[in-house]
Order: sequence, then structure tokens, then C-alpha cells
Amino acid sequence: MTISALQQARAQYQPKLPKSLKGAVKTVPGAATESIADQADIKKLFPNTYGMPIITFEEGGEGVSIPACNVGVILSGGQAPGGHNVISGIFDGIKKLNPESKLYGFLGGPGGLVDHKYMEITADYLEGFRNTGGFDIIGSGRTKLEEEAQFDKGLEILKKLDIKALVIIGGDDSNTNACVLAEYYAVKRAGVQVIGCPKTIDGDLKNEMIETSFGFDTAVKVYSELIGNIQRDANSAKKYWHFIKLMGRSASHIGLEAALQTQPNITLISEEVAAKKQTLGEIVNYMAGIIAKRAANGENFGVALIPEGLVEFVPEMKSLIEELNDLLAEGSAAEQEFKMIQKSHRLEWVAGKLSPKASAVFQSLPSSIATQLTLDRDPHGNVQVSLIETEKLLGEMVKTKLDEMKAAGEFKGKFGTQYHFFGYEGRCAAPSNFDADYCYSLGYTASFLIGSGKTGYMSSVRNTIAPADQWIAGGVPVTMMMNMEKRHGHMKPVIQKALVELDGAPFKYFVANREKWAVETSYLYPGPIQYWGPSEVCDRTTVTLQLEQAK
Ligand code: FBP
Repeated sequence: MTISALQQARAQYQPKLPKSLKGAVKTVPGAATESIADQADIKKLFPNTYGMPIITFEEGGEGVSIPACNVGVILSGGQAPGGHNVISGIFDGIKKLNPESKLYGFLGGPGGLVDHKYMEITADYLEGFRNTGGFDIIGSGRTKLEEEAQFDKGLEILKKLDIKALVIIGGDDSNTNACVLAEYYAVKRAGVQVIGCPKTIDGDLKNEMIETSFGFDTAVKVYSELIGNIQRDANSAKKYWHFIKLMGRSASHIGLEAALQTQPNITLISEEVAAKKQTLGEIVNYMAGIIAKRAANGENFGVALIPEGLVEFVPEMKSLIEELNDLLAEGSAAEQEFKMIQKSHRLEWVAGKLSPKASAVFQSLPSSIATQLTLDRDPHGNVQVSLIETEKLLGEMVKTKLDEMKAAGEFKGKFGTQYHFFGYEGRCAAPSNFDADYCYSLGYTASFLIGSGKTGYMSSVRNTIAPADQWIAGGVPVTMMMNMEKRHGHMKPVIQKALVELDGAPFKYFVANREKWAVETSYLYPGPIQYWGPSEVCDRTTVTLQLEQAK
């Protein structure tokens, strides 16, 4: 296989580890833990894995060596840069504990465990994947491990391969399921430990003990590079407003971090929109106001960042989507009728079936977006929110608003748009030094959690704004991060999703600066991720982490 010059050079990179994991390692248990809420319910559901202590690995001790222990690994959900290094860390860690241990990868995500699709990850096979982006080493998938029948099927293959521990690399849902699996195998005395690793570019799996999910750092750096390039283009040509939608299914961490790295003119934060119960009209007025102010200064250009999940946080859009989901539910009589109606009459027909409030919102949307809302549906008949071109929706509505303002003499400029969506291009980038080191450390830590017999833990690496050798490695009981939430009509134990905190330091910093960034052209150009060079360039963490961790 031919590989690029960067890949060749990058293959030589030895990821940095916390000092505590380099030599003999001591396992230090902390105090017993409680879940963040709903303690009695969670304790009842997880009798074996509730209340366990936080574990810290420190330098010293005897230098553990364990009997050979085969380990399985699963990549779950969307790609995130650094997954290959988690696997490298697990591999090197288990080999350090016992060179006879083997690592098996389940293929194509959690479904590989259930369908018994796997491969042994050997040293030779792994070599080509170290420090590379992507999940192609074993593939990923979105099958949810939720049913006992799946757990039992999985156990068959785990037994056959003599696997004593399974590492699930995934987001909040996958780690919730990992914990359910850990509990199930503990109840059954199956002899299989389950350990989770925090992954997702969305950055919404974080808490006191998990400072960041891996992949967030690299993905946002890629987006920020591109945003910076666009800002420079906008400032050179001075004729376009660029509306950029940024990936992140629900939370706006990516948008906020990209804003902190690039200082664009407008950044919408979904969590703020929800908290202020803003309507689409209010958002459009806000954007048009900034565009008019800049135009008054002769600057008919700018950059606006729009989080992917925005529409679901706008209360009126949320209600509209819910009504549309009910109205056009797969197999419903209304859906059948809808399909029979001439295309040119469909929007009118839908508007007539909605409640007056939802109908007004629906009719205020550009017809291309209204059509998208009625046609692009998932297999269950639900609107596919991630496919909604929010950047175009807002662009068109802002244009209409500016036309009105022009007629009223309130806008004298020009408004030309370019639209972008940055998402997939960031998910498989070669991991930044931070993600390469963080992921390798998470994997290595997972192997030590296995070595110390733990189950129901998530691998945790903290103090991440310090140099890597000062990072604190250990494990957090997954039950500690849980609360009860309603999912599909039933109360379930789940890891609480971390949304942008409006009283958190990153958002406050953004708010303190956004008015200046809106009107002045204060763009920052972070440039591409650097792998070699001064540490302040190559090893920098996200601004979010720096602000959150600042003492
Ligand atoms: P995970 O939560 O599984 O890490 O995936 C996140 C994400 O990248 C979102 O940002 C995005 O909305 C979604 O996946 C896209 O999913 P798909 O890859 O199925 O198109």
C-alpha cells in the first residue's frame, strides 16, 4: 500500500503518556461514588457496579503482571480522530501486562459482537494505523447494544475467543450501554469485564472526571483552519457573507470552540437560543442587525457559524417538527393521502393540517426548506434534522429581512451569500498531537483498568491542559455519570449529555467578546494542525479546555 509522506513520518511518532503509566503502576482507589442524580433508582438498576470508587493510577507499586488476558474492542458510532490510537494504547498496554495477551477487534461496530464478526489485531496489522485518523482499522457502526439477547449472543463469541475484557469506544449512549452490559455480565458471573472510552467529536461526553471526549480537539482544529481560510477570503474579496453550518448533532460545543479559535462575526449557540426561547424571526433579526451594522461601515462581508442542531433548539421549530412527525408518520392515513397529492399542492395541504401556530411557522419558511421538512424522512418517518440546510434557511430569511430593511431605509449595503457545511471533513483527520497522546493514554489506561480487574469503568485522563507527563490517569465508574431520563416514553438510566453551559467560562468569554467580533473584523487565522514545531503551536489544547480548567 502506498502511503503519504505525512503518514510515513507520522508513523514514527511515539505518543506521550502520563508519567504514572510509564513504569511500575500503583492502583489507588478513592472514596465510594454516587450517581449525579436519581441515586436510589440507579443503585437498584446497577447493584454490582454502583458506588464503586474512582481509581487513580500512580507511579510505583510492584509492577503488575497478570495472566494472559484476551481483550475485545469495539468502535461505536461516528468516527472521531484518534480511535486508532486508543486501540494502539490498549494493545501496547495489555502486551506490557502480559505479552501473551491478544487483542480482538469486532468489525463494523457493536453489531460485530452480536454477529460474531471479528479479527485479531496483530502487531503487524496495527503498525499501519498508529497515529492515523479514521476508524477503518475495524470499522464502526450504530447498532445499539441494548437487548439481553444481544448480550447473550456476544457472550458466546467472547467465551469462544476466551476474551476476559471488552473495551467499548463510544459516546454517551454507547458508554451507557457498556455499563448496562458490565452489570449484566457481572450478574451472570460471566467473567467478562467491560470498560468504556469517551469518544465523539461533538464534545458532549464530558464532566468533572472526563475533561473532554477524544476527537473534539482535532475536528474543531480542522474546522477552525477552514473557517480562518474563509475569513481571510471574505476579508480579501469583501463581497460575501459566508454562512457555515458546523457538525454536532445536538450540543454547540464545536461551534463555540470554533468561534473562540477564529473570532467570526456571528456565532449562534443552540443552548442560548433554547434558554432565551428565541424564535426564528428573532434569530434572523439578530443576524440582519449585525449585517446592517457592518454594511454601514462599508463591510459587506462576514462569517456566521451555525450549529447543526440549531433547529431543534428553536422552540417553535421543535413543535413544528413534532407535529410533522406525527402527521406524516410512516403508514398513517395522512401520509398515504400526502403521497397522492400533486407535488405543487403538498405544502398547502400540509399547512392546512397543522395547528394554527405550527402552520404559521411552516408557511414562513422558504419553500425549499418546507419541502425538505416534509420529504427527507428517516425510516421511522421522522424529519431528518441533520439534513436540514439550516445555513440556507437562515440565509434566505435574512435576505428577506434585509430587503424589508432596505425598503425602510435601514440597510444600505449589499448581501451576497456562500453556504458551507463542515462535518465529515473533520471526523477522520490525522489526530492532533493532543488527540494522538490523549487517545493512546486512554487506551493504555483502559488496559490497566482491565489489569486491575475493574468493570463498569470509563477510562479517564485528566489535567489535560498540563504537559502529557503530568496527566492523571485512572477510571471513573460509569454509574457516577448517570441520571434517569425519559427515552422513547420510558425512564432509563443514561449518562447525562453535556450541553454548552451558559454560566461556564467558555460561553462567558464568548459573550464578553461577541459584540466586538460582530462589528469589527477581528478574525483569527489558526492555520492547519501542526505536528512538528514549537510546543505552543503543536501541543496546544482547545480554548474550551483552557478556559474551563483555568484556576
Ligand atoms: P457520535 O455521537 O456517534 O460520535 O457521532 C457524532 C456525529 O459526528 C454528529 O456530529 C453528526 O450529527 C452525526 O455523527 C452524523 O452521523 P452519520 O455519520 O451517521 O451521518
